Amino acid sequence: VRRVTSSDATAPHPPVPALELPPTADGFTAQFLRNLNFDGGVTLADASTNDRYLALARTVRDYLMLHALADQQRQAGAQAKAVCYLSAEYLLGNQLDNDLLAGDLAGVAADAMAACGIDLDELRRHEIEPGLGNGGLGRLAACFIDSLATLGVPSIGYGIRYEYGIFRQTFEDGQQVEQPDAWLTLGAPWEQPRPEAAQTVSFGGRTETVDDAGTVRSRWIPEWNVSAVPYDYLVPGFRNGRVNTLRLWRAKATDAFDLRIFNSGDYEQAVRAQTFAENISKVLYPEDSTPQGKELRLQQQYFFVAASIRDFLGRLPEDFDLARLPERVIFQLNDTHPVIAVPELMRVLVDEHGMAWDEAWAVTQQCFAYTCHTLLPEALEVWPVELLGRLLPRHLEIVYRINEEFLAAVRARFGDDEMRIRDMSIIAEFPVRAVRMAYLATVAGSRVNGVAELHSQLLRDKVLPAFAEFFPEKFTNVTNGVTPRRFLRLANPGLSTLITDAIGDGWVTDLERLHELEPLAEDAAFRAAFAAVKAGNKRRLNEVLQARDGMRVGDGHLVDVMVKRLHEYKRQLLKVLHVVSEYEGVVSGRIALADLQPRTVLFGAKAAPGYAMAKRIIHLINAVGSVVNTDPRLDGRLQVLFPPNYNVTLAESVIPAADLSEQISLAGKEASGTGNMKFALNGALTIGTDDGANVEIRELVGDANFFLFGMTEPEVAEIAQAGYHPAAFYQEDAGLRRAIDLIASGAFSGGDRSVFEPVVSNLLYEDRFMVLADYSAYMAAQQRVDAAYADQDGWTRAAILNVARCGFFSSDRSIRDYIDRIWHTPPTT
Ligand code: F58
Repeated sequence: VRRVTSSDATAPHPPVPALELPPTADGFTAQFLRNLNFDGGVTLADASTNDRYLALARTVRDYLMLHALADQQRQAGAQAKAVCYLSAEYLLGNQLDNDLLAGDLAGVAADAMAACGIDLDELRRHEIEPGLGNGGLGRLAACFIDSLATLGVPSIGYGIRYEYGIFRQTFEDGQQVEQPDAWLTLGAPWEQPRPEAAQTVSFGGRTETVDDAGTVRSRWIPEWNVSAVPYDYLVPGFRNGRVNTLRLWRAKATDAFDLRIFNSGDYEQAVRAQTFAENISKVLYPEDSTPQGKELRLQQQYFFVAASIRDFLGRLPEDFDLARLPERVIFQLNDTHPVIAVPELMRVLVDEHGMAWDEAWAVTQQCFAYTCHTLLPEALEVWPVELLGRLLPRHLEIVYRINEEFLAAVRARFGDDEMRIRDMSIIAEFPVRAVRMAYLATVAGSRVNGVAELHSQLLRDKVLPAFAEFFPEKFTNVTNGVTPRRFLRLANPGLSTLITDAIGDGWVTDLERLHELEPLAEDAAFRAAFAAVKAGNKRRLNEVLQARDGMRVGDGHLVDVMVKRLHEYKRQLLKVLHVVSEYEGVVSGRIALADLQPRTVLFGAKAAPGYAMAKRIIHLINAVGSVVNTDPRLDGRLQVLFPPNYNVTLAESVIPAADLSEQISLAGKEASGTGNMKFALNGALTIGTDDGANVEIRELVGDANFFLFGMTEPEVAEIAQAGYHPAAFYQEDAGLRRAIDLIASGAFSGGDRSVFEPVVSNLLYEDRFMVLADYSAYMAAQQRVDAAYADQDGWTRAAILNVARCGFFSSDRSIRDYIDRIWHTPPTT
């Protein structure tokens, strides 16, 4: 038994009773009761579920804190290079099970709760997940901090502590209604506020030039400031004693700001000022792909990166030579949201530390790297010069100078090619003068990466071709990954046990070992066990859906799942057309009911509140569901479920129960996808296009174990070039015509033809994402799915091979790739 006591600490203090490591059930119980009594102020007898949950969470955190303190002491003075992951979003999911697993505390916690007569599962269900992200990008950040800690890479995640995360989705008459996500109201036991480490962040004002011993320097006279207060989350590695920090910033009014107004006698204004400041971290913008150029959003971005840079620099020794900063840090930019960090670091180095511009630029270029997560041109962030100049005048000057020097270098290489200069300028001139943040990140960063092989190639060839020509050495790929701890070990205990029984538990941190399962695909007993796990996962999903939404997956049904943000490019409409076609086929008698493979189609999707077409599609899915599910002619053989408020917690029940994973974006539009990886790893087969990481999944699992359909990206480009006419596909395909006509007829809207008219006419006359062009290939692929599912044993064999061959998609591998290709930050011990 190791005791972590004051004797381990550097600063002497009187001996204190310490928690034991490894923990015992008695020790855990005692600490739990202390937290209940002294933190919660209640006795066990009087404690509510919330009291008990908070005390349990605190207790788990206490044990992790012991590891964190010991870890900090080991790392202190190591002077290792750190990764600062800058991300506006972290879609964390529940913390309790994650931390119990990482800290190897699940056993003692269960014993302790049993000793107290508490139902641990009830406390699990009580947790509200921190939904501080929109979708893939935010969830990727959460997977990455898990892997960084598990690999022992010194790193800090920096972000924003939104008071309201992604909205809670409800449906009224089948239409999405957004409710605020007040995730903090019942207490936030996982976080630790560190008010003494607050940073001041300034905004507005003007710049002035000063003569500094003969050199003209610009300096910023800001107009107002806010305080950034850090809230720290412990990020434990998987059973390795490592604990990293996720530092999320909350905006508070500064005392000075308050006082000035307060002293002027205007109390009301002082209070208003406080609200104004605190608005900065109030709410996550729920836009999933089209960034709105909102001033508050730019305030959020600058707020968190300015605080983070200051915070990191404050950790270096007082006499540290900032010319050597690249030896100590790499700031990884998670998309363009934190890119304002580039001129901020320049400003700090040049204006605050008096570094010469050229030297500061050389340092800055080595300290940043940029990850792009999109291919949609409308998703590339730009900030109008007018807005940027008003909010951050000095930063705008710095961006101008960066651009001037960059364009001079372009001219030096290619001559006065004005077309090229306009193409490559960081400043766009139309429709308004604006800073192109992706260009700034590309010019400033040491590396630019896409998130799957195909995406990185398209990034080079289509999104940033002029930059790829100018800086070929900067461009690289890091294919996304997902954490096997949360998405296999925790989410799928049945499969985890089966795997561990077969090959040992090394796969949890070395996922490529899943290859050892391959021969077992030919083992009938293993297949039977695997199928039994899948069936058990469907029952577990039913318990969750039943309790949450009163829904259930049909017995013996193929579970067909499409869960992701609602966006036209992801093509939920293609899935709807499949359902409508099957329905129409049975109702019209073209398909005999007995020939219909029983299926439950499960959707999960949130639409950005301002995205009208996405909301109409949600309405359509619900409308089709209520007709199909209740039509006696279908006899329950086709079901459409759309549980509201899809989130990480629901994903953990849905993914392990799925048979079929829908990854059907138009080729060339989905940067990577990460849900696709989670499904395959849990033994679902994919029906998918040649897009994003689907390409790599198919290469690894093999064509025989993947249902590929649809146009390739070059084919898409070709028909776009030639002029795409969706109505022609409608004319030529009778099945497609019948499905669209049925929607248009009002069959799903109580006879009202107007309700889905905008969806129908968009499909017929615009169809930007070529749903109609891929319809017949998709229907044919679904027939292959039905045929394959009829051979249950063959299906299970393919499912096992999916699991066995997807070890590549661990986020541990992604992080190793970042280390090798971009960061060059070795793990420390
Ligand atoms: C997603 N992007 C990509 N953006 O769409 C997906 O293909 C990829 O797998 C994933 O990133 C991880 O690389 C994404 O989720 C956002 O949510 C942004 C939120 C803020 C506004 C702009 C979109």
